[in-house]
Amino acid sequence: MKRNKITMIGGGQIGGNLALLASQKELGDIIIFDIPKAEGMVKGKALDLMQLRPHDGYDTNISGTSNWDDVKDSDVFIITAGIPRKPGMNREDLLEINLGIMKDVANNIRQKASKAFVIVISNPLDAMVYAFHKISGFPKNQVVGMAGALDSSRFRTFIAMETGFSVQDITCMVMGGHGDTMVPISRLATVGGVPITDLISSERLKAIEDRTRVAGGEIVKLFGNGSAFYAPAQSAIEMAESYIRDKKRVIPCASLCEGEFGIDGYFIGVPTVIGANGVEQILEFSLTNEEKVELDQTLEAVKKTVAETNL
Ligand code: A3D
Repeated sequence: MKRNKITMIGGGQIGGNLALLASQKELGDIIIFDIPKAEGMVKGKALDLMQLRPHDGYDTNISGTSNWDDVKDSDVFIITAGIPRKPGMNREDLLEINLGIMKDVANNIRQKASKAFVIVISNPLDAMVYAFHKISGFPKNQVVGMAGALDSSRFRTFIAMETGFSVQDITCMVMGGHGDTMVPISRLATVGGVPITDLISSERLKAIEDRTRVAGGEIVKLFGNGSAFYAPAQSAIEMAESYIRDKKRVIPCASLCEGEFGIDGYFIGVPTVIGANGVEQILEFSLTNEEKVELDQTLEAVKKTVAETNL
């Protein structure tokens, strides 16, 4: 059976970890692509990762390049190209620079691999995935943004830290834009099927929701230079794996809504089924009035950033 070809566009902090995790899961052969100035860096990372394989005994090939011809006919792209936040910056502060990069990336991917499944991670996420979709002209099932998977795993982590119960048994979902207006749906969160609203006081739950909304910023402040990369990488790998192995996992992702939840024409975090056809379905469910108000607020924030792309 032919191996999948998986290309990481951007070989920085997240890109390197994406390559590590994808190779450990044997999802396919991996290319780490970056700009010519960083070609030595990605070739070096690829070689280092190749030399890690004998310990585990897997045979995926990993290579680094800055030549677009090398990524031709890739099955999956995961895009982290761009700059990350520094302390004091909003994700929106990255728009101008990262939009220019996304235009270049989208045009090249369209020319080299028009059938690929594309996962966008670059920030500001909801606007970057919108931009990729507009510029590439790819069908909506081939394009998705990674944010909800990470925001939900942050929410799960904080619930586990609060309760002391296994993170494995905690399920929950964060919807909306990837910013401070995101909407943790605490009403549906459970620990082993038991509603967390029965386990955690409403004051503590509110504090956990608030921490989740700014969890990325908390790490940016601690790092002093750059943003989170381990958990973002794992979150995107989960999405790529569901596509490659047709798992049909239900993951909160920035998917193009066309009427779902009353949203039309925007990529925003919603429960999404990912399988062999890419984004196969958005699972709609009834929201409470309060959740609807919060989703409207986050949609307004997404619309504002998308408007700034002028696309
Ligand atoms: P970093 O380590 O700086 O890596 C970015 C890489 O992109 C660098 O190696 C650059 O050389 C490369 N690059 C720049 N321009 C291009 C180009 N035109 N083509 C190919 N590669 C290019 O950053 P990082 O990996 O920490 O973060 C990458 C992006 O992900 C940033 O925009 C972050 O804000 C974003 N991010 C998103 C999330 C989400 O949950 C959505 C989480 C964390 C980070």
